[in-house]
Amino acid sequence: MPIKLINFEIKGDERGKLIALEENKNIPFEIKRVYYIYGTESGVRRGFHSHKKIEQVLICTSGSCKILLDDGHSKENIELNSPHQGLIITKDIWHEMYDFSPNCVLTVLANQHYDESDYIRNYADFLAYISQNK
Ligand code: T46
Repeated sequence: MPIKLINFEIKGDERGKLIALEENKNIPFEIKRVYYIYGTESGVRRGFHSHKKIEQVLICTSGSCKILLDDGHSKENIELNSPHQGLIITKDIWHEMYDFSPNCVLTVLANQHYDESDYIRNYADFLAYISQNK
């Protein structure tokens, strides 16, 4: 499974650094929602779901964490540890987030509003769904 990363252009000068995120420019969709995850302890794992329609870009704007990506055929793990890198998670990818550093802020941009019916939160249901929707 190819890991889809975006390297954001850094606008840096002697005052520090700035990154701008723009829909349909360096973010490959219309941004309908932004949320961020912080204060997760290092031993905690989150996620454990896939999405039917929602596509997202995950950015570790502070600290680091790891992401497991699973398309039902293969699994990949990636560490996010840079505010200038974004990880695209498309629909139909089971994902889990783990190994959060104490200062981790995981910022997520999504192309849809929050909708619990878009989630598949059971792994067996995920495998059945992707095999039915090939
Ligand atoms: C994802 C990963 C990367 C809302 O009310 N609105 C929201 O926009 C979101 C994202 C969540 N919630 C509620 C739903 C739950 O009651 O916040 C609570 C925690 O959400 P959840 O258990 O789904 O959190 P994670 O960290 O397991 O997953 C989140 C996103 O939900 C998910 O879409 O891809 O981060």
